[in-house]
Amino acid sequence: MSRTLRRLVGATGAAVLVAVPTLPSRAVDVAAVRSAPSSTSAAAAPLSVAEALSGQDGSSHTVRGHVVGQPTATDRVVTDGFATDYAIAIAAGAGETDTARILYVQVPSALRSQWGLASTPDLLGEQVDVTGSLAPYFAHAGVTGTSAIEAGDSDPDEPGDPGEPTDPGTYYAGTEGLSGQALKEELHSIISNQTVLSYDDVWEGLKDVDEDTQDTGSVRLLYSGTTSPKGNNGGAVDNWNREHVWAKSHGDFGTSRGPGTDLHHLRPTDVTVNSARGNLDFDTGGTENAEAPGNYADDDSWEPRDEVKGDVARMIFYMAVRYESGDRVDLEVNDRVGNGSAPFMGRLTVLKQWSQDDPPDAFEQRRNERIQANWQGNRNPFVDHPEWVESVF
Ligand SMILES: [Ca+2]
Ligand SMILES: [Ca+2]
Repeated sequence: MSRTLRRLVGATGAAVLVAVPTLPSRAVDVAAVRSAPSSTSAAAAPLSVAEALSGQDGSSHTVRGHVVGQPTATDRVVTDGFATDYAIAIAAGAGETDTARILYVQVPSALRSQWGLASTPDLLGEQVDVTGSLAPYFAHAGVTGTSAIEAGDSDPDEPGDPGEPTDPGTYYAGTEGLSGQALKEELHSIISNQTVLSYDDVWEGLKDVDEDTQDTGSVRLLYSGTTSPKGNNGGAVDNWNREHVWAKSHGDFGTSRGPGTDLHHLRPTDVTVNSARGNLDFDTGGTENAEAPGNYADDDSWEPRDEVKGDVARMIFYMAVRYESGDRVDLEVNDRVGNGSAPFMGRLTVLKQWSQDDPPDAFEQRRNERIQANWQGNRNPFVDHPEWVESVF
């Protein structure tokens, strides 16, 4: 499918934040910017996060990045449950989790009500321009003495920018006032209008929708959280392959066109980690996977790492609504593990909790947007409306 079909997104989300003056071209010599007097630096092109990380010399600059969370320790950035407004963490990509690529920004009291995450949790994922001294904070590369924070100048020509909120527009027209089974039926009707891919298309689809935000030549792997070059796909050890998050044996739908080729639940994974997950249901507990720390398995279940627990849950909920009686298979969620080849996936209560604990982030939202715009034409309702999980299930 042509990439020109992509919709422009994010304009409305950016508009709620304050406007910034038109900025000069990015073609500015960084060394010249660094040596400029601090009084003029705010008018120059902002530094990238990478430039700020490597230039911790106390000089004053404006740095542009996406808000990725709140730093709470030298090696820890939290992405929810924000306790204070004292600091934010920014990175080049809104989905960044590696603290080595994240800048810690001190938020002074005058800016906290607008730019602190406890007061304004919707800042998460937004692009911001931060002005202050390039100096360590929390014993980590940072910006201190912050004098200004403004909404960044996001580029409307880059659809699916992970820092921009997506807008489903009128996609869910007809669901107003519905709940429970009626909502499920209406959503099924809406999301069933889709382009169905071949299993070969899935390789190219994943290279697009799971493209890493920092390294666009790589995809991000679901369970390990690491990246792998796009061309490293295949079946050998240390290749990445196509993980069916709804295990294809649960309903035995295989990889012919249909549920087995639906990008909404397919993710790049390391070959051996994929094989360790196998067709296990989802639940907590077990032994930690040596190759993908933070993931656990026992005899009858798999527990993904915290950062993707909600992603996994919402993929499962999508599948249960998308595939109903009359489709190739009717998939449903139950509160069991060990479902084997039955068309069920569990454990429902745990998946609901995971969806609450790990709400949709910018990477997951970008993925949803790209699947609709570039590949299938349909969306995962639970990424757009996580509150529907409780209503439908
Ligand atoms: Ca997540
Ligand atoms: Ca179903």
